[in-house]
Amino acid sequence: MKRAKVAVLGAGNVGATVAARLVEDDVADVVLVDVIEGMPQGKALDLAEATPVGGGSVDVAGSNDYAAIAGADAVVVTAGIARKPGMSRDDLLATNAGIVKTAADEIRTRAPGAFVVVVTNPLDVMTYLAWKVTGFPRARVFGMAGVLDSTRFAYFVSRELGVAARDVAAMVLGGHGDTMVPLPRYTTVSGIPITDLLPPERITKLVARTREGGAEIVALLKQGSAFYAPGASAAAMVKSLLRDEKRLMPAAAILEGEFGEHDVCLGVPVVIGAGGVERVVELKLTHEEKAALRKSADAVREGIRVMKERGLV
Ligand code: A3D
Repeated sequence: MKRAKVAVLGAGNVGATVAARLVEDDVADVVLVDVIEGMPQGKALDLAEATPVGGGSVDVAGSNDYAAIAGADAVVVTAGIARKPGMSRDDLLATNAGIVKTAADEIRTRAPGAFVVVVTNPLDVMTYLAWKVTGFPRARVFGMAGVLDSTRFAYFVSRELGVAARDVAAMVLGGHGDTMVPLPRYTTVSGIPITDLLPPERITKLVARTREGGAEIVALLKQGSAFYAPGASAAAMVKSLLRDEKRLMPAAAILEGEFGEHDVCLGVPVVIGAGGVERVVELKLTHEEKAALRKSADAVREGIRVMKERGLV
């Protein structure tokens, strides 16, 4: 049987980590593509040389040429830059939008049947852009953020309660950033909602730490941002897709009426299987949760407006 092929665009911290996970778990052949000469080739060779000890019988390659993505079943987009001192959010958005637009054009022509998993920030806006530029059906273009935000929330809950991390299932909706919407009512330990296990003030603290999860790591690292948990999260989504696991996970999806939102990309619970985003799962939300989600959608719309203003979409 033919093995699946995953192209990872951007062989930096997150891209290389996604690739390592996919190779170790024998999920698919992987090709890393980056603009830095020799770097994707070097990382690919390094990863390949680990397979005799680390497991995995897939092929790994690196390239500076987008031609290498031809025939990919899935493309993970991590190409982009991080915000530099003095750079505005809008300028970062415009720079990464230029990179993601190029990547999406290449995907459209070279891997027209591929599923696209976007990781580049600002995540929800970049996912919307990739959807527009590829012209692919919305089921085939989605973004990784909710899995990361949820795994962070789950980890903090597990430490707070002294329970196994794998017994905690958390749900975080909304855009990736200040307006994310962690849902304690839908966060459980082996089926028990944490609202039955923790006092409200402790939950408020864990929610705040989740919202600041990315910044906490940046402050510690001083250079760059988180990549182990983001890489593991994106790889889990690719795995669910290629192995048709049908996992229910939060993902940035294009909404066409779900949760009362249209023509926007937002973190919502979805089922990821062989058809990509096979369905959006609508949850009953309280008045406050709905308001928070709307606020989050408006923040994403503002990013889309900036891209439109600059002629990027
Ligand atoms: P980094 O280690 O800098 O890697 C980015 C790579 O992209 C670099 O190696 C660049 O050379 C490469 N690149 C730049 N332009 C192109 C291009 N046109 N084609 C191919 N490659 C290119 O960053 P990182 O890996 O830490 O992060 C990558 C992106 O993911 C950033 O935008 C982060 O903000 C984002 N990110 C998102 C999350 C979410 O949860 C959404 C988490 C972590 C990182």
